[in-house]
Amino acid sequence: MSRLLIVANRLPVSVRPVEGGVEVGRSLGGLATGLSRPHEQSGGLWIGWPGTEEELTPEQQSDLDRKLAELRLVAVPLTGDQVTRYYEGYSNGVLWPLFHYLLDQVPLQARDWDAYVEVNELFADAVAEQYRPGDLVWVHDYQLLLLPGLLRRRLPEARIGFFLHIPFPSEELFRTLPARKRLLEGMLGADLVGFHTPTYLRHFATALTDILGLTVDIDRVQLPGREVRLGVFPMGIDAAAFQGLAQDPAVEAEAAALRGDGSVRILVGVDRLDYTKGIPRRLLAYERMLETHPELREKVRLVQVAVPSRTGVGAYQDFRSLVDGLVGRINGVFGTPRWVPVHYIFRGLSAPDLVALYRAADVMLVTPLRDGMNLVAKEFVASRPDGDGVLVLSEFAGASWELPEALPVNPYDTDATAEIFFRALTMEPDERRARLGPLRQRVATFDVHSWVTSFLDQLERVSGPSVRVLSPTAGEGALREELTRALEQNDELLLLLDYDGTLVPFTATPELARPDAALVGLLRSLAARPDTEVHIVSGRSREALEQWVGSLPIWLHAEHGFWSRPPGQAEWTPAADIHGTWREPVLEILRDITARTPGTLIEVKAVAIAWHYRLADLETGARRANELRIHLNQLLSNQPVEILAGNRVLEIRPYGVHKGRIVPPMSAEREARTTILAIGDDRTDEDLFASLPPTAISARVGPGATRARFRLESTAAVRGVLQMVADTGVRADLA
Ligand code: ADQ
Repeated sequence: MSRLLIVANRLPVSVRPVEGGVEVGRSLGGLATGLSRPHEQSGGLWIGWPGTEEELTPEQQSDLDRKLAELRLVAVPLTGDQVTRYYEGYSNGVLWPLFHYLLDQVPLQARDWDAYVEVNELFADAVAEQYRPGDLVWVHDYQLLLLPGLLRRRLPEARIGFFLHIPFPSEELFRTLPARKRLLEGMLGADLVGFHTPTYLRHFATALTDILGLTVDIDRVQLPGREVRLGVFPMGIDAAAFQGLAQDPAVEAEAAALRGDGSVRILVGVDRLDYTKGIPRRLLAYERMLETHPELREKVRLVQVAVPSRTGVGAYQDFRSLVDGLVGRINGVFGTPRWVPVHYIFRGLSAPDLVALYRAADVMLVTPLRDGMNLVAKEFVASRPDGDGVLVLSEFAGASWELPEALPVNPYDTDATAEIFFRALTMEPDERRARLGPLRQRVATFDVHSWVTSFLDQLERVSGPSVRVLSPTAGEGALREELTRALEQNDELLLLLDYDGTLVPFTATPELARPDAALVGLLRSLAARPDTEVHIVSGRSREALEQWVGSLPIWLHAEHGFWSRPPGQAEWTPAADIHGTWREPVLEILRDITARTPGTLIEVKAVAIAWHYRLADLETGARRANELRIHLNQLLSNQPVEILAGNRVLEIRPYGVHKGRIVPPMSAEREARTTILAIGDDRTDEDLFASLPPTAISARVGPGATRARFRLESTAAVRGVLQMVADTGVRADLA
């Protein structure tokens, strides 16, 4: 297991300076619980701000350092000014509201960017100081968006993961940030960037395309010499702990006391007091329900618990008054000597008290205006071993993607929300149980431990040593040496060559890529070489290949290996059945997008359909390609077809047919006496490289991460190498 360096704004402790030293208490938040196992077992470190702003005395400082070291925590000390500007100013004053779509909370002039950069640099220094080769670094959240990029510069070989705990907003909104480019570049310093939901991932991908002009291939982005993977990892909770606590007799007794004789039904809200959590609108909806259903008066009670949060940020102080005012108004208007409609608690509850409240709730109200995930919803579900209780869940919480059996609400629609509250209160027990059952199952299975494991497993996979060699530095010289050696040893030669971008340079339109006389001559002499099989495997149609190189005594594979034809034969054999029902709807979409995007065109092949955007304006082409892919993914989700992104081309083709399938099966003896040389330049050729035996010589043309062992700079270099191969053949022949 690699050593894990966890990097988050806060250390998982609270620190209180006392006479002659400090008191350090462990915090029991979800992240701390989930990460404690890998932190301990890997002998890792947690690096972050200890939460203290005031100057500590030397005695207190050394006591703090000692206590933190015992817990394997490393402090990044921040001054009061840094906390005010980096944490409260930029992180919580600008990024937090913007990423939650609450533009009205963003100050007219954001001045704290420089402090944000400065503190991210401090974190980078602290991580670099602790880093040892082989460590896994896991950076968390919006306060440290620049950190992966800063680390990548200092530690080019480091394995870095980044997880965003809050939503990634729509690109239209994100691009309002003046620092948008630097923030994206910062995140791209990681090998793996994780989000709670596919929507956030999609927004991020669109931002990369529109703002940085990058092509995103669903879950990966190619950068020069490096690949960044994107993934969806919905965070879970320590479900077993909540379940255990909910069954504790003391907690059960407290829940029973809260419920009393059951004549007053309980609605519960539990939140940090944050304007994203939707507390005012929840109160308004509750008020509306009391107006429209007067029969509920004195029969229901809303217990709203709000933990004070970010009290140093101006917006939060105003917000507190707003909530206080609404609670006062509702209690003033509807309250009676016997009944208080809203029971408001402005502080954090202990875990047992919190779980007792979850257990006592008839209806749990989780109605944020926007929330990355929202763990309260999951905590409620895990705290109901009785299988009863109704969860009302905002469709703008990340959790709603995973918890579809909850009652969904749009918290911006007060009238509808009030009716949903009413429906939740009057739901039949059978339906309540039928909805809660699957929720409990999911929350228990995908808990915080499985979240941590799946993120770290994927980070190991995408950044491990076996992947690092995917970016070979071995160039043409090394390839020529190895090839010469292999050709001397082996009698037979198998050449597997891509066409566009490998044998001929890219051209503006597909038709212009016909082979020149020199290439035809080169292929002819390769084919004439003794014991040599030449295969051209291309995304092109059968007709194009036939027309251009059909007269040569070589194997042809059209449409990425869907059709194959041995030398000198007229018949092409398909690799699979041709299922055509998807073609017409796809063509319709492509015609539409082509009409709207100058410089793009459709290539209709016998089985596949390709959409080329090489001639389109760089940014528009990439943006349209992303849009198209999302659209087609939805349309084709039940079809046996896949969408493949090549070099400024999208191809839609039957599933499981790729260039790798043309590698002929070989006996061990034949493999031992055969030199295999495969050359290609784009994603589709990676399938070919992946299917080769380990001794094969593979080369990628141009930049980009690859499985190939060697890299060639250009089509000219490819032809040079092939000429060398042809020449060795002549010499062997003459000898
Ligand atoms: P938060 O915005 O803090 O987290 P949330 O996921 O709901 O939101 O977690 C809040 C935590 O605080 C819960 O564990 C809850 O039990 C606790 N809590 C809230 N009110 C409390 C109270 N009154 N007393 C005691 N405890 C209370 C950010 C993102 C979320 C994302 C998490 C994790 O904003 O969207 O789910 O990170 O990624």
